[in-house]
Amino acid sequence: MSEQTLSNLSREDRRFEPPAALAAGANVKEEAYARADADREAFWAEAAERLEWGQKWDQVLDWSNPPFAKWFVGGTLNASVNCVDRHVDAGNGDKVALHWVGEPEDDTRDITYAELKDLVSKAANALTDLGVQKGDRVAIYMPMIPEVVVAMLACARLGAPHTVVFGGFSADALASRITDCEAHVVITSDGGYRRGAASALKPAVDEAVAKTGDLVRHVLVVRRTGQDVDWDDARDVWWHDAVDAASSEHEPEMHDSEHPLYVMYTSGTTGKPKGILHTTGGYLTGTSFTHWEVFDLKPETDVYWCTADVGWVTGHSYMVYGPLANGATQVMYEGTPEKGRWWQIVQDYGVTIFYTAPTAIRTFMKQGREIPDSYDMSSLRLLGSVGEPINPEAYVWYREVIGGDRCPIVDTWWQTETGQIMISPLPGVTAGKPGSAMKALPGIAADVVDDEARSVGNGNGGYLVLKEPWPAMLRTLWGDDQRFKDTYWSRWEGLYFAGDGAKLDDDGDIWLLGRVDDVMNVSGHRLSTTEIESALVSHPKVAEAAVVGAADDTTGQAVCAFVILRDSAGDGGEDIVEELRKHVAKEIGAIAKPRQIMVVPELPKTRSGKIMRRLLKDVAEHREVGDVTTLADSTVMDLIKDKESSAP
Ligand code: 6R9
Repeated sequence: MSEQTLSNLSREDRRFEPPAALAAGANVKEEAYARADADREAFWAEAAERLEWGQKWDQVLDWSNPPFAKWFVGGTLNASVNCVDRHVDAGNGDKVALHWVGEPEDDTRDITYAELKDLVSKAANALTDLGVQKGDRVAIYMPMIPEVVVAMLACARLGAPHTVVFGGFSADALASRITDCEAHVVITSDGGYRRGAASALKPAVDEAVAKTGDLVRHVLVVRRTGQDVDWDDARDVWWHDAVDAASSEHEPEMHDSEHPLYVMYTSGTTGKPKGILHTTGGYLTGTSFTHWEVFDLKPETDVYWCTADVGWVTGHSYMVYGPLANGATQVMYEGTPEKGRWWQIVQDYGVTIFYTAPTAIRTFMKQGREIPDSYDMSSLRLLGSVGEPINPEAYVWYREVIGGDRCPIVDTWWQTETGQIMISPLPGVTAGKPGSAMKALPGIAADVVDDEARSVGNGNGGYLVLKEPWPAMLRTLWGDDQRFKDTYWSRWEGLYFAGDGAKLDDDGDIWLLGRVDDVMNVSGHRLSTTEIESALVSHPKVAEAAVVGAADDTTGQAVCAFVILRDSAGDGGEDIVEELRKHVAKEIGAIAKPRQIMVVPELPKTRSGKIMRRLLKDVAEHREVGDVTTLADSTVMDLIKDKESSAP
């Protein structure tokens, strides 16, 4: 672990006690830790009781074949019934589920639980008419519009696992995901609004579908922007034709607790994305319980807003499944963070709980506090952070400027793989330390260990591991049990290795220090170096490429690439850097665009041919270059540094 990071993290030593009123009325109190320690399974069984089950389980946890867990074995339930029908049946049909705010001003829609139930039922009937059956996979590639939530819940209702692909990803990325999970139906829209303009989505779907042979039978298209689209009569179906015409009566089937709910692709250390599989009973228990616990949700009075895009796991667990299973009223916003728009929404809807990422906070910090200061945000009572370590400076700014110095901050550590929040303060219990995610939640067993899997003890750094199974844990990688074992469970016997470095401070509180593998975290989005390197190398002028994540004030990490051009490319021409940045955006998506590309004559490699990215990271972060003794040719770094100092 870098010592520099550690000392930066601990410079701020203020502690923030929970507000007295919140502590007194908190959903989860201190005693929960001991209760969960005494009987972990009983603790999670009680959390599962908060859901509506068709049939109760016979066994809480089956861990007889690790690392393949089964939770609530023998139980049956339907995720969409839990997220929708249940609240209508309880007399809350008129309650607003979604305050949807479109990007164009005044384009808003409030959807009650009763309306959501009708929409989900109609969509489930429409999907059935398109041939979707229990167990079939459905790909979803959509902007942040209510129909994406409806589509996900309709799939869940049918027991057809969805795979939501972030709308910012390229046609290639979409095609590889459709292929990997063999989806026969894709749900999309003509386009969406981004930064004030309509931007098309359907052409990327057409391109992706063309690449997947005859796999995709139907594309269901929501009309959002009204822009022109190419149309294939045999394949394409308008949402407003199919869904509007369908019946709003749909008899849901109760699915097995371990029935697959969704597959979410995330970057791994090799080029091929991993399809993280989540199932139904444990996932819904883990997400709904932690949403209620960590955000201290009071469903009758709170207005909750998670700013994550639905294409990431945070959108799945803490915008769709967790909050809706809890019957929350929430805001859903189509756009990206623009100057005052978010704070206007907080003011207009009286948002009480706000959950966002450090990268957004740092962007707002750069723009100055005058902007948020001009809105009334006194409705806020709790703030959350997710996606990457929140640096103390951003934490304190978030607390003071957005939270009016009265709202506790929950810094929540978790992953696509964990499904649910794992490490976080409890807002009514924990005195928060800026920059620390604090403790494993009740019922979760985390530790920081050294290379030999020994607990490092207070005051030391090492690797973050999880020691006991938890309800929303991934069950496997789609179609690849071996890779599941190799990736997460092979480093140490019986321990889940998260890929993050962490430190225990003198009080035993946990500080996350970023990824220890080659996965980058850019604005809270995970990107693998290998994936971007392959994209660069696929350009005809590029011979070799190495990519590192370099510290960045705004995005946490930024993509820095080092490329060697092919001889035939000469010097590549003066626009080569821009050409390559665009190429990466086209291959993977704009989020992967390198901040910096350096054309270099050589790359530092070990004798066995492995690129030593840590040395490149030193260059990208303008540090003294570290130990070069294992390089095949130690003069290479001098060549690269010369390039760096002559760069404009
Ligand atoms: C939910 C999500 C997971 C990786 C994870 C870690 C980083 C997430 C964090 C955090 C420090 C936090 N991460 N939350 N690091 N503090 N509160 O982000 O899932 O996209 O799979 O990323 O993000 O490195 O391993 P995912």
